[in-house]
Amino acid sequence: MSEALANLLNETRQFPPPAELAANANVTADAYAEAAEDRLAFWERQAGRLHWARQWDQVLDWSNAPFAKWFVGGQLNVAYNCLDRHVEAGRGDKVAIHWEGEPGDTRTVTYAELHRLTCQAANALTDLGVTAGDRVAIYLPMVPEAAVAMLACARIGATHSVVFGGFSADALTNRIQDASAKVVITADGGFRRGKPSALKPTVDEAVAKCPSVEHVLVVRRTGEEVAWSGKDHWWHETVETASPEHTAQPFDAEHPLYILYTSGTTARPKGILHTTGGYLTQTSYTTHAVFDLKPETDVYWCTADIGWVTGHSYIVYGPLSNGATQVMYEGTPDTPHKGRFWEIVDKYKVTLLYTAPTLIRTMMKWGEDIPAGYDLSSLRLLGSVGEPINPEAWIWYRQHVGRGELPIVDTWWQTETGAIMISPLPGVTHAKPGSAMTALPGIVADVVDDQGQSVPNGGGGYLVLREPWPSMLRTIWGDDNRFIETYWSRFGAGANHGDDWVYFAGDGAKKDDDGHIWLLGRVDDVMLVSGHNISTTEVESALVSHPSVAEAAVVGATDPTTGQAIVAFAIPRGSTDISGEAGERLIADLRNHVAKTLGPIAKPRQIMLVPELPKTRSGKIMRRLLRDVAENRSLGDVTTLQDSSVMDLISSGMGGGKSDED
Ligand code: 6R9
Repeated sequence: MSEALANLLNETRQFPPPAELAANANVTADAYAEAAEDRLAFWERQAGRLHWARQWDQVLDWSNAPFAKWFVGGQLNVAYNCLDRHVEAGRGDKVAIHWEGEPGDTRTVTYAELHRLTCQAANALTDLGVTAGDRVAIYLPMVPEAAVAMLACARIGATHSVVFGGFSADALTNRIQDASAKVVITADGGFRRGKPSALKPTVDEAVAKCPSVEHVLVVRRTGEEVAWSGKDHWWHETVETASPEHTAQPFDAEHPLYILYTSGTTARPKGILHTTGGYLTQTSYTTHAVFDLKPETDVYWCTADIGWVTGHSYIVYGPLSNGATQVMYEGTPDTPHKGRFWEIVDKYKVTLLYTAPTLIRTMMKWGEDIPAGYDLSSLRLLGSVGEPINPEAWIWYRQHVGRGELPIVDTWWQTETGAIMISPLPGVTHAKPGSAMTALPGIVADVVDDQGQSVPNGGGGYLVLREPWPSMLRTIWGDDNRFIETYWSRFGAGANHGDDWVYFAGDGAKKDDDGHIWLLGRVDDVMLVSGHNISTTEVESALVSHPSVAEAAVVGATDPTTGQAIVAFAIPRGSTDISGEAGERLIADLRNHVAKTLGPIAKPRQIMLVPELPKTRSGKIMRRLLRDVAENRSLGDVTTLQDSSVMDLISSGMGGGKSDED
């Protein structure tokens, strides 16, 4: 039987936690042992970090697998846990959000203020006829009102569906229709790349096709002229004039909290459904454990958009349930200059920074002089999410952002998992650059072969989760069969292999010789070269380990000899000379470099040097588009320079405006 996925990259560097962090860490190595001894008791203790109006009767009901119920019979209010209990404990004056608008305007929102706004929004939504179980679509820029809108829904038991502000009217329409949303919360627009970017016209176009929508609440952000209809209400005239008195009612632990759409590989987006008790337990615990968050002293900043699951779990629910002080930034990292992120870290004395590999690699491209121009000494921990982080990007992050000494937590999880699943613990783990290391306490992950058998150390295959976890998706909205088919039918009970249900995440992974987990990209992207399954991630990491490359994407293109051949797109680092012969020499050098690092089987047939790569707004490379480019015969074997035909193809797919891709 052939290997499920080759293990080519051998990375041996390893970094222990800083002594001081280890000595004061929120979570120590004992957590692994405690969870291994009694997993459900472990999660029960983590649930105890929250305020419950009614204690649960049972931790987990898995009798109707794969439909889970966590904390059965328990009742809580998510917004109460994120706001009221901090205010009641005398922490109302603590800053919840340091908000920084792209044009440089700022707002400081305390817990008391966030609580008041949320109560007002809860009252306003109730006045508009929203009741528990109704769906509310949220289409907003990165403004504090986005968090308020989500928390107000949670407070009254309405289910929010946040649609990323970069999505098109069609994408918004489909999502509103799929969930039959009754209200849409939006804004006139937001600021992006130095200018107002309108949202309201997109909503108008969508709402015209969505009879379920009765009301539209509009936050005024840019002040630009907007069209107005009978369904529209200004936020400042509705929410900000509503009563600030609102008593949060408890809801069942399995009451729906939100739907978030993820497109995955198939065209029709899947509405991932999350509920309250288990979700808040795990997002809250992981914020505490993985970021070592100390609410009294830390300033936390997650650079994600609120329309991505990372914004849900690690801007809103995780940090606020822990009473964190955080930064929220409206705009792009290069507006008005390429040092904007580091300026913000310096300005607010950020201690914990959580960002995406795409951002790190962009910073590598721009050069280390930029972060070097700012005082980043407040930082004490760095995080990464969204894609595999290449070892060289990891090292760059640690070196040029983390003063060569900060721990990095590479956190693997998905919209579907709701919260972090595989990650180092910053006070415990001796992290390896590029590895997400081990499943968190209470999580059971494995790498299996085609038959669902656990692979030995050193082997590659499919990443699976063997036990249910509190923040797991409960179903796909309105489509239980698709839920079973998509996630539970490849291995285990759902595939008629034994009694245990096994969740397959869609990612390839390997275990190294120490049993640590390395994510290798989506299995749909795996390349089959002369009978070997080669992961995109390993070839990309090999390219990025060359001193002239900041970022790379590889795809498999049909090849008459090898079945598929590796075609690579590489972004050179800032000062690299790629003109004429220098470019050709670099390409030859890169092909040899990959062959030397991973073996001749992984040598790319073709490498194109490009200034940019097509990405989703959460930073994931759109390989599907690059495959089209790679297979486009009219390109011939052009491999040099920033060939304009390549870039034309790439940019025609990138589009300038709103897209349907997530
Ligand atoms: C949180 C989030 C999920 C997919 C996931 C995987 C990739 C996320 C990763 C990672 C390697 C990491 N992914 N984190 N791959 N290392 N640390 O990104 O959710 O947008 O649903 O994407 O992202 O492929 O399956 P989502």
